[in-house]
Amino acid sequence: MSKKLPFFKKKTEEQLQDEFELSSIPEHVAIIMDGNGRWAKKKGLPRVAGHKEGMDVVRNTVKAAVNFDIKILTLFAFSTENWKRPKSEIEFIMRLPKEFIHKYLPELMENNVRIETIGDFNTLPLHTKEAIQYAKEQTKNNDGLLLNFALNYGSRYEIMRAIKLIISDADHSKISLDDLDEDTFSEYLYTTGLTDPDLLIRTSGEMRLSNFLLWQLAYSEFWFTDVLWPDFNDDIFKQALLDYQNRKRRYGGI
Ligand code: V07
Repeated sequence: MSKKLPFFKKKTEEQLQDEFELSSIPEHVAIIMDGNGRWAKKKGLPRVAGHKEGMDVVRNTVKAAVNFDIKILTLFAFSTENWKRPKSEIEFIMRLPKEFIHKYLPELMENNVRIETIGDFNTLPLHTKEAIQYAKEQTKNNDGLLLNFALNYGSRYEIMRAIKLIISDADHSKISLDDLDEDTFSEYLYTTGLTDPDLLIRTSGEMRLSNFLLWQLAYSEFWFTDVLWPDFNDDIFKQALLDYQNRKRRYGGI
């Protein structure tokens, strides 16, 4: 925790803004990567061009997260609601994991990044699953950044699924309801073993959670920007981290 400074040494907002403390980097950052379709429309391009650009921004963001020494980066890549989109758009999006892995797996390995996913993996197209399974296998021993993709993910479904698993375990005497507490409940979620996000970032000006990590975000800081995901970059990421640190400092100092 930061020590309280004497009042005459109190730093101005501006000074605080300029300083980047490597000591209080959020351990787990979650991002809702919104605005890809809108970015494309603005440029007179098809929606899928925005998704493709968004994929390359994922790569840049991962590099930045590695440099910032963030431990876990959870990215909302595809929600359970996204199946309502046109079939052609879904087919395009479902080819992105393979393309990403083909293009970037070597540098992910160099950067010691481990790939994981949360969400209902089984109902994804086979070619998508195979590509991701390969990347998980290749990166499983990396102990740097955990790059965690939320794919076919919905938080209410996740919570309901946890309840069903708990009831099933109770029926098989693997858990006693007397032992069920918040920590135990968390173990039944997709995010088993992960710390809760310290910071949630959502791009594109929407201020909603959209069924993302409802349980896990209970105590997280939220940071919103109007910037569309394909325009997200290191500077904006850094601003989010600075704002996070300044918020922590403000209420840490009381
Ligand atoms: C997707 C690009 C980012 C903007 C948001 C929607 C589109 C990277 C992946 C990915 C997933 C798993 C994996 C490696 C890469 C991805 C989907 C969509 C479905 F192991 N970007 N990206 N997956 N978009």
